[in-house]
Amino acid sequence: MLIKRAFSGDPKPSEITDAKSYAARRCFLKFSCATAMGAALMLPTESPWAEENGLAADFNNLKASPFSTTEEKTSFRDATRYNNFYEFGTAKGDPERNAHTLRVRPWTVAVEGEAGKPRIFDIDELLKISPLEERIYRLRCVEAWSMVIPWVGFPLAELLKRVEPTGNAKFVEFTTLHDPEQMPGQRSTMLDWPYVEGLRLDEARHPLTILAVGLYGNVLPKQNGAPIRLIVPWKYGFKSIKSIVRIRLTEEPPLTTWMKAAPREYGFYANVNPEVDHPRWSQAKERRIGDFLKRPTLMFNGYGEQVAHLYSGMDLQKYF
Ligand SMILES: Nc1nc2c(c(=O)[nH]1)N[C@H]1C(S)=C(S)[C@@H](COP(=O)(O)O)O[C@H]1N2
Ligand SMILES: [Mo]
Repeated sequence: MLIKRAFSGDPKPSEITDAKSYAARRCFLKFSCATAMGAALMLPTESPWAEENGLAADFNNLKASPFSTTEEKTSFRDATRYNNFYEFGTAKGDPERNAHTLRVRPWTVAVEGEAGKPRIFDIDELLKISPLEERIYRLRCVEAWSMVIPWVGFPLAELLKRVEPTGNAKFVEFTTLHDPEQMPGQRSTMLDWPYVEGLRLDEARHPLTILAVGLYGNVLPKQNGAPIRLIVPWKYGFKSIKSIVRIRLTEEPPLTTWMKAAPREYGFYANVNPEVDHPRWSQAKERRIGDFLKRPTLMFNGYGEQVAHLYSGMDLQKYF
Protein backbone atom coordinates (compact mmCIF):
# COMPACT_ATOMS: atom_id res chain seq x y z
CA MET A 1 0.00 0.00 0.00
CA LEU A 2 2.67 2.39 1.03
CA ILE A 3 4.77 1.47 -1.96
CA LYS A 4 1.81 1.86 -4.28
CA ARG A 5 1.01 5.33 -3.03
CA ALA A 6 4.50 6.74 -2.83
CA PHE A 7 5.86 5.13 -5.97
CA SER A 8 3.00 4.69 -8.39
CA GLY A 9 3.81 3.88 -12.00
CA ASP A 10 2.48 7.21 -13.22
CA PRO A 11 3.87 9.30 -14.93
CA LYS A 12 5.43 7.39 -17.79
CA PRO A 13 9.18 7.18 -18.42
CA SER A 14 8.65 8.63 -21.90
CA GLU A 15 8.02 11.97 -20.23
CA ILE A 16 11.46 12.15 -18.73
CA THR A 17 13.07 14.20 -21.45
CA ASP A 18 10.49 16.84 -20.68
CA ALA A 19 12.33 18.52 -17.84
CA LYS A 20 9.48 20.94 -17.28
CA SER A 21 6.89 18.32 -16.48
CA TYR A 22 9.43 16.43 -14.39
CA ALA A 23 9.98 19.51 -12.24
CA ALA A 24 6.26 20.15 -12.10
CA ARG A 25 5.60 16.67 -10.79
CA ARG A 26 8.23 17.12 -8.15
CA CYS A 27 6.26 20.11 -6.92
CA PHE A 28 3.81 17.79 -5.30
CA LEU A 29 6.64 16.47 -3.20
CA LYS A 30 8.88 19.42 -2.54
CA PHE A 31 8.45 22.92 -1.22
CA SER A 32 10.58 24.53 -3.88
CA CYS A 33 7.96 24.54 -6.63
CA ALA A 34 8.86 27.95 -7.94
CA THR A 35 12.54 27.12 -7.99
CA ALA A 36 11.97 23.80 -9.67
CA MET A 37 9.77 25.29 -12.35
CA GLY A 38 12.15 28.17 -12.90
CA ALA A 39 15.11 25.90 -13.31
CA ALA A 40 13.16 23.72 -15.69
CA LEU A 41 12.20 26.62 -17.91
CA MET A 42 15.83 27.54 -18.36
CA LEU A 43 16.89 24.03 -19.10
CA PRO A 44 17.26 22.86 -22.65
CA THR A 45 16.59 19.18 -23.23
CA GLU A 46 19.29 17.72 -21.01
CA SER A 47 18.36 16.78 -17.50
CA PRO A 48 20.06 18.42 -14.50
CA TRP A 49 22.21 15.41 -13.55
CA ALA A 50 23.67 15.25 -17.06
CA GLU A 51 24.81 18.83 -16.64
CA GLU A 52 25.95 18.21 -13.09
CA ASN A 53 28.05 15.34 -14.34
CA GLY A 54 29.57 17.58 -16.97
CA LEU A 55 28.22 15.24 -19.57
CA ALA A 56 25.49 15.94 -22.04
CA ALA A 57 23.77 12.68 -22.79
CA ASP A 58 24.90 11.48 -26.17
CA PHE A 59 22.75 8.40 -26.21
CA ASN A 60 20.60 9.43 -29.13
CA ASN A 61 21.39 6.69 -31.61
CA LEU A 62 21.11 3.78 -29.28
CA LYS A 63 20.63 0.33 -30.66
CA ALA A 64 17.73 -1.46 -28.98
CA SER A 65 19.06 -4.76 -27.70
CA PRO A 66 17.36 -8.01 -28.70
CA PHE A 67 17.95 -9.06 -25.08
CA SER A 68 15.37 -6.52 -23.91
CA THR A 69 12.09 -7.46 -22.32
CA THR A 70 8.88 -6.01 -23.73
CA GLU A 71 7.34 -5.69 -20.26
CA GLU A 72 6.05 -2.33 -19.13
CA LYS A 73 8.85 -0.12 -17.86
CA THR A 74 9.00 1.16 -14.31
CA SER A 75 8.59 4.93 -14.22
CA PHE A 76 11.81 6.95 -14.36
CA ARG A 77 10.79 8.57 -11.13
CA ASP A 78 10.50 5.32 -9.20
CA ALA A 79 13.73 3.98 -10.68
CA THR A 80 15.63 7.03 -9.45
CA ARG A 81 13.92 7.59 -6.11
CA TYR A 82 13.59 4.10 -4.69
CA ASN A 83 17.17 2.85 -4.48
CA ASN A 84 19.58 0.72 -2.53
CA PHE A 85 23.00 2.36 -2.27
CA TYR A 86 24.18 2.01 1.33
CA GLU A 87 27.12 4.32 0.75
CA PHE A 88 24.49 7.08 0.88
CA GLY A 89 22.20 5.71 3.59
CA THR A 90 19.99 2.71 4.19
CA ALA A 91 16.54 4.17 3.48
CA LYS A 92 15.25 3.87 -0.07
CA GLY A 93 15.06 7.66 -0.50
CA ASP A 94 18.54 8.34 0.93
CA PRO A 95 20.57 7.83 -2.27
CA GLU A 96 18.51 10.35 -4.25
CA ARG A 97 18.87 12.84 -1.40
CA ASN A 98 22.53 12.27 -0.59
CA ALA A 99 24.39 11.07 -3.68
CA HIS A 100 25.07 14.62 -4.91
CA THR A 101 28.38 14.54 -3.00
CA LEU A 102 29.72 11.87 -5.35
CA ARG A 103 32.16 13.26 -7.92
CA VAL A 104 31.94 11.31 -11.16
CA ARG A 105 34.67 13.18 -13.09
CA PRO A 106 37.52 12.52 -13.27
CA TRP A 107 36.87 8.77 -12.92
CA THR A 108 38.93 5.74 -13.84
CA VAL A 109 38.35 2.01 -13.75
CA ALA A 110 41.39 -0.23 -13.23
CA VAL A 111 41.05 -3.59 -14.96
CA GLU A 112 43.79 -5.81 -13.56
CA GLY A 113 44.80 -9.14 -12.04
CA GLU A 114 45.07 -12.24 -14.20
CA ALA A 115 45.32 -10.30 -17.45
CA GLY A 116 47.92 -10.09 -20.19
CA LYS A 117 47.23 -6.41 -20.73
CA PRO A 118 45.98 -4.92 -17.45
CA ARG A 119 45.27 -1.20 -17.65
CA ILE A 120 43.42 1.77 -16.31
CA PHE A 121 40.52 3.06 -18.38
CA ASP A 122 39.22 6.58 -18.23
CA ILE A 123 35.43 6.69 -17.93
CA ASP A 124 35.06 8.71 -21.12
CA GLU A 125 37.07 6.08 -22.94
CA LEU A 126 34.73 3.41 -21.59
CA LEU A 127 31.75 5.32 -22.95
CA LYS A 128 33.16 4.78 -26.43
CA ILE A 129 34.34 1.23 -25.97
CA SER A 130 31.66 -0.35 -28.09
CA PRO A 131 28.31 0.65 -29.52
CA LEU A 132 26.07 1.40 -26.59
CA GLU A 133 22.77 -0.39 -26.50
CA GLU A 134 19.54 0.18 -24.68
CA ARG A 135 18.69 -2.98 -22.79
CA ILE A 136 15.44 -3.21 -20.92
CA TYR A 137 16.19 -5.55 -18.04
CA ARG A 138 14.43 -6.62 -14.90
CA LEU A 139 16.20 -5.89 -11.62
CA ARG A 140 14.96 -7.99 -8.72
CA CYS A 141 16.02 -7.05 -5.20
CA VAL A 142 16.43 -9.64 -2.49
CA GLU A 143 13.87 -7.60 -0.54
CA ALA A 144 11.20 -8.84 -2.98
CA TRP A 145 10.61 -5.78 -5.12
CA SER A 146 11.47 -5.51 -8.78
CA MET A 147 11.69 -2.94 -11.55
CA VAL A 148 11.99 -2.95 -15.35
CA ILE A 149 14.58 -0.38 -16.39
CA PRO A 150 15.91 0.63 -19.82
CA TRP A 151 19.64 0.57 -19.11
CA VAL A 152 22.22 2.05 -21.44
CA GLY A 153 25.32 -0.08 -21.45
CA PHE A 154 27.68 -2.50 -23.15
CA PRO A 155 28.63 -6.12 -22.52
CA LEU A 156 31.24 -6.57 -19.78
CA ALA A 157 32.80 -9.19 -22.11
CA GLU A 158 33.83 -6.34 -24.44
CA LEU A 159 35.94 -4.76 -21.73
CA LEU A 160 37.41 -8.05 -20.47
CA LYS A 161 38.50 -8.94 -24.00
CA ARG A 162 40.64 -5.82 -24.14
CA VAL A 163 42.80 -6.81 -21.16
CA GLU A 164 43.28 -10.40 -22.37
CA PRO A 165 42.44 -12.63 -19.37
CA THR A 166 45.11 -15.26 -18.70
CA GLY A 167 44.45 -18.99 -18.39
CA ASN A 168 44.44 -18.59 -14.60
CA ALA A 169 41.50 -16.19 -14.60
CA LYS A 170 38.43 -17.95 -13.16
CA PHE A 171 36.56 -15.15 -11.41
CA VAL A 172 36.01 -11.41 -11.63
CA GLU A 173 36.00 -9.13 -8.58
CA PHE A 174 34.37 -5.69 -8.67
CA THR A 175 35.02 -2.87 -6.20
CA THR A 176 33.12 0.36 -5.54
CA LEU A 177 34.84 3.67 -4.80
CA HIS A 178 36.00 3.98 -1.19
CA ASP A 179 35.88 7.60 -0.06
CA PRO A 180 33.93 8.42 3.10
CA GLU A 181 34.12 12.12 2.22
CA GLN A 182 32.08 11.57 -0.91
CA MET A 183 30.14 8.61 0.44
CA PRO A 184 28.93 9.48 3.93
CA GLY A 185 27.49 5.99 4.52
CA GLN A 186 31.06 4.67 4.56
CA ARG A 187 31.63 6.50 7.85
CA SER A 188 29.40 3.89 9.48
CA THR A 189 30.61 0.34 10.04
CA MET A 190 27.39 -1.32 8.95
CA LEU A 191 29.26 -2.94 6.04
CA ASP A 192 32.93 -3.66 5.47
CA TRP A 193 33.75 -0.98 2.88
CA PRO A 194 34.41 -0.76 0.04
CA TYR A 195 31.51 -2.73 -1.43
CA VAL A 196 32.84 -5.77 -3.30
CA GLU A 197 31.06 -8.17 -5.63
CA GLY A 198 32.10 -11.08 -7.80
CA LEU A 199 31.14 -13.31 -10.70
CA ARG A 200 32.48 -16.50 -12.19
CA LEU A 201 34.33 -15.65 -15.41
CA ASP A 202 31.75 -17.41 -17.60
CA GLU A 203 28.96 -15.42 -15.90
CA ALA A 204 30.93 -12.24 -16.42
CA ARG A 205 31.35 -13.02 -20.10
CA HIS A 206 27.70 -13.91 -20.64
CA PRO A 207 26.11 -11.49 -23.13
CA LEU A 208 23.35 -10.56 -20.63
CA THR A 209 25.96 -9.16 -18.21
CA ILE A 210 26.49 -5.48 -18.91
CA LEU A 211 28.24 -2.42 -17.58
CA ALA A 212 25.58 0.28 -17.47
CA VAL A 213 26.43 3.93 -17.99
CA GLY A 214 22.92 5.29 -18.39
CA LEU A 215 19.21 4.71 -18.04
CA TYR A 216 16.13 5.98 -19.88
CA GLY A 217 18.40 7.38 -22.59
CA ASN A 218 20.34 9.57 -20.20
CA VAL A 219 23.55 9.36 -18.16
CA LEU A 220 23.32 7.31 -15.00
CA PRO A 221 22.03 9.36 -12.06
CA LYS A 222 24.38 9.19 -9.10
CA GLN A 223 21.87 7.30 -6.96
CA ASN A 224 21.82 4.54 -9.58
CA GLY A 225 25.59 4.02 -9.48
CA ALA A 226 27.17 6.70 -11.66
CA PRO A 227 29.31 6.76 -13.63
CA ILE A 228 29.41 3.01 -14.26
CA ARG A 229 27.76 0.00 -12.60
CA LEU A 230 27.17 -3.66 -13.22
CA ILE A 231 23.84 -5.22 -14.24
CA VAL A 232 23.44 -9.00 -13.97
CA PRO A 233 19.73 -9.43 -14.62
CA TRP A 234 19.32 -13.07 -13.54
CA LYS A 235 20.79 -12.41 -10.09
CA TYR A 236 19.48 -10.56 -7.04
CA GLY A 237 20.06 -6.83 -7.16
CA PHE A 238 22.92 -6.76 -4.67
CA LYS A 239 25.20 -8.39 -7.27
CA SER A 240 24.75 -5.34 -9.52
CA ILE A 241 27.48 -3.27 -7.88
CA LYS A 242 27.49 0.52 -8.35
CA SER A 243 30.14 3.19 -8.95
CA ILE A 244 32.90 0.73 -9.89
CA VAL A 245 36.58 1.75 -9.71
CA ARG A 246 38.26 -1.66 -10.01
CA ILE A 247 37.66 -4.89 -11.89
CA ARG A 248 40.10 -7.66 -11.04
CA LEU A 249 40.48 -11.05 -12.72
CA THR A 250 41.26 -13.69 -10.09
CA GLU A 251 41.96 -17.37 -9.70
CA GLU A 252 39.99 -17.69 -6.44
CA PRO A 253 36.39 -16.67 -5.77
CA PRO A 254 36.23 -13.09 -4.42
CA LEU A 255 34.92 -12.61 -0.89
CA THR A 256 31.91 -10.38 -1.44
CA THR A 257 30.63 -7.75 0.96
CA TRP A 258 27.33 -9.49 1.64
CA MET A 259 28.95 -12.90 2.16
CA LYS A 260 31.21 -11.28 4.73
CA ALA A 261 28.28 -9.56 6.41
CA ALA A 262 25.85 -12.48 6.51
CA PRO A 263 27.13 -15.73 4.96
CA ARG A 264 23.98 -17.66 5.82
CA GLU A 265 21.79 -15.15 4.02
CA TYR A 266 23.78 -14.21 0.93
CA GLY A 267 25.70 -16.68 -1.22
CA PHE A 268 28.19 -16.10 -3.98
CA TYR A 269 25.82 -17.03 -6.81
CA ALA A 270 22.67 -15.18 -5.70
CA ASN A 271 20.74 -16.39 -8.72
CA VAL A 272 17.09 -15.36 -8.51
CA ASN A 273 15.41 -18.57 -7.36
CA PRO A 274 11.81 -18.70 -6.09
CA GLU A 275 12.47 -22.16 -4.64
CA VAL A 276 15.27 -21.11 -2.31
CA ASP A 277 14.04 -18.93 0.53
CA HIS A 278 16.08 -16.24 2.17
CA PRO A 279 16.53 -17.45 5.81
CA ARG A 280 14.21 -14.68 6.98
CA TRP A 281 11.61 -14.59 4.21
CA SER A 282 10.21 -16.37 1.18
CA GLN A 283 11.58 -15.52 -2.25
CA ALA A 284 8.60 -16.94 -4.14
CA LYS A 285 6.91 -13.62 -4.95
CA GLU A 286 7.84 -10.06 -5.74
CA ARG A 287 6.18 -6.69 -6.03
CA ARG A 288 6.86 -4.86 -9.24
CA ILE A 289 7.23 -1.25 -8.13
CA GLY A 290 4.07 0.54 -9.23
CA ASP A 291 1.90 -2.59 -9.00
CA PHE A 292 -0.49 -3.32 -6.20
CA LEU A 293 -0.49 -7.11 -6.27
CA LYS A 294 2.56 -9.32 -5.98
CA ARG A 295 3.51 -11.62 -8.81
CA PRO A 296 5.31 -14.97 -8.76
CA THR A 297 9.08 -14.67 -9.07
CA LEU A 298 10.54 -16.49 -12.05
CA MET A 299 13.56 -18.82 -11.92
CA PHE A 300 16.68 -16.85 -12.92
CA ASN A 301 14.43 -13.78 -12.94
CA GLY A 302 12.92 -15.07 -16.20
CA TYR A 303 16.28 -15.41 -17.98
CA GLY A 304 16.50 -19.20 -17.56
CA GLU A 305 16.58 -19.96 -21.26
CA GLN A 306 19.74 -17.90 -21.62
CA VAL A 307 21.59 -18.79 -18.40
CA ALA A 308 20.39 -22.11 -16.92
CA HIS A 309 23.15 -23.99 -18.75
CA LEU A 310 25.77 -22.14 -16.69
CA TYR A 311 24.58 -24.07 -13.64
CA SER A 312 23.76 -27.50 -15.04
CA GLY A 313 24.56 -30.23 -12.52
CA MET A 314 24.90 -27.75 -9.65
CA ASP A 315 22.83 -28.07 -6.48
CA LEU A 316 21.21 -24.63 -6.38
CA GLN A 317 20.06 -25.12 -2.78
CA LYS A 318 23.70 -25.44 -1.79
CA TYR A 319 25.10 -22.86 -4.20
CA PHE A 320 22.58 -20.10 -3.48
N1 LIG B 1 28.14 -0.08 -4.15
C1 LIG B 1 26.90 -0.53 -3.97
N2 LIG B 1 26.28 -1.18 -4.99
C2 LIG B 1 25.01 -1.64 -4.81
C3 LIG B 1 24.34 -1.49 -3.57
C4 LIG B 1 25.02 -0.80 -2.53
O1 LIG B 1 24.51 -0.61 -1.41
N3 LIG B 1 26.29 -0.33 -2.78
N4 LIG B 1 23.06 -2.02 -3.41
C5 LIG B 1 22.70 -3.16 -4.30
C6 LIG B 1 21.31 -3.55 -4.18
S1 LIG B 1 20.88 -4.40 -2.77
C7 LIG B 1 20.38 -3.34 -5.18
S2 LIG B 1 18.81 -3.98 -5.09
C8 LIG B 1 20.75 -2.55 -6.39
C9 LIG B 1 19.77 -1.39 -6.55
O2 LIG B 1 19.98 -0.70 -7.76
P1 LIG B 1 19.06 0.58 -8.13
O3 LIG B 1 19.05 1.48 -6.94
O4 LIG B 1 19.68 1.19 -9.34
O5 LIG B 1 17.68 0.03 -8.42
O6 LIG B 1 22.06 -1.99 -6.31
C10 LIG B 1 23.04 -2.87 -5.76
N5 LIG B 1 24.37 -2.27 -5.87
MO1 LIG C 1 18.78 -5.42 -3.20
